[in-house]
Amino acid sequence: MGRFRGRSTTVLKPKSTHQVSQIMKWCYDKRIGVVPQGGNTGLVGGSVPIKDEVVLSLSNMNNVRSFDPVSGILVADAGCILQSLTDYVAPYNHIMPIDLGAKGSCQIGGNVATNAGGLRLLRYGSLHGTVLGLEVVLPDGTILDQLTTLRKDNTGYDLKQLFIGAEGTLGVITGVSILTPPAPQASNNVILALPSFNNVLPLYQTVKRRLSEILSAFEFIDRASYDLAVKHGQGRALSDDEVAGAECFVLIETSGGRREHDEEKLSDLLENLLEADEPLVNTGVLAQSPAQFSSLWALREGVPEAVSKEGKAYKYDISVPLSSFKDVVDGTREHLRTKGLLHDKAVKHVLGYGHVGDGNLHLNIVADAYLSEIQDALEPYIYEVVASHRGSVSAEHGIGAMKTHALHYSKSQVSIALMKKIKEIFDPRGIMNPGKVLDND
Ligand code: S2G
Ligand code: ZN
Repeated sequence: MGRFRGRSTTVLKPKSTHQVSQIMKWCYDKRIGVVPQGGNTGLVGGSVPIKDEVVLSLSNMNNVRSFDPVSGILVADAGCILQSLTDYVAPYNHIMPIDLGAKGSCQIGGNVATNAGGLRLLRYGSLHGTVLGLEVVLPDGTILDQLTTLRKDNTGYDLKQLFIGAEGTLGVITGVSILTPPAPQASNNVILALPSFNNVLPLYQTVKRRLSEILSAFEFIDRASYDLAVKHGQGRALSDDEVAGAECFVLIETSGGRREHDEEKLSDLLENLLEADEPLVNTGVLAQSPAQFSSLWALREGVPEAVSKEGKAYKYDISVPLSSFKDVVDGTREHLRTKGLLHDKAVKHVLGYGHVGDGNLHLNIVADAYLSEIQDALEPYIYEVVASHRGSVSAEHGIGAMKTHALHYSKSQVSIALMKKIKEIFDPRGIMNPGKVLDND
């Protein structure tokens, strides 16, 4: 992002859990702040020092500890890169239950620490469900070994859940035990051009009904997102007449057991959609090859990269009712226009994309530079809009350093007080990723 900066003097790159334990014990004794860092692909400043904390990088802990091709249970060091694990389990006909644009550099430990959602949550659920066990080094150096490979273990409080999404503020995740699903025999995708955003919801209902168990992703990109992705060479653009009149697009992925069966379902869906009296879609392009499958995905997955190439991004990863996606984007654009900030020297684009099935909108404001007047126009405006929908100010990217002041828009004071008690129990000296998730007051 190039937005969050720290001033650390030291980066440590331990090779073992024992070394992490020794580091934490030393830092605990000396009351030295520590920022655990995986792939550093976070979007809310969660892995960047705020003052002069030591950076503890897990990059050198990148070994697969075990994989059972029968159960699909993978035990890996936290520093394993997500793409490397995807490549590791593929020959055993398994896939990772999580997939996100940063897979080439994000690490499984960081994915778990931020409870990353990504593109497969609709089908495989959240990491709170697929993570079976964790090995964590606590702030005082104690090693908490909960690295079970049991599918069922109903014995007392499920402590690992506290570390999933804690963003390194309760301890350092050093090992992950995760259930990897069998690879679908066949995956396919189609991109649909819609004349109106209002068609997204009825389309989602139709698609869920017609594709049911083979539906594995239902992603939304508005026209501004699509145009930016194409401008920056992300994926193969549709033809001019295919995009003519399209207000937004939906990318649908199917993952099933038999290619013919899935393709028949998809073709029937497309036929049904296009032959309706009042079609919900203008047109659709069904992937005809693995290359086109990747290229259609790139139109969606490549939006964040296109945004970064276009300018400085103010990213709001929010959960709001599906029906309000467009209003939130349009409302933010109008709000910036009334502030006189919608021009090339300030805000160039306001766009929305995201995971329809998860109710997760990625509202991105692309500016020429990070300016305080843009920041002041966006916050607390956006958080108040989210709160008015009883939504979440962070659907999947976490709180990090960026949103500590905004937690109360989505969590009650009772909840925040309990979180602070838990933080006090695990990190009484406040050395674990200080200034992240919970504010200090
Ligand atoms: C997505 C990726 C991160 C971003 O594309 O689903 O979560 O830049 C995002 O918004
Ligand atoms: Zn996302």
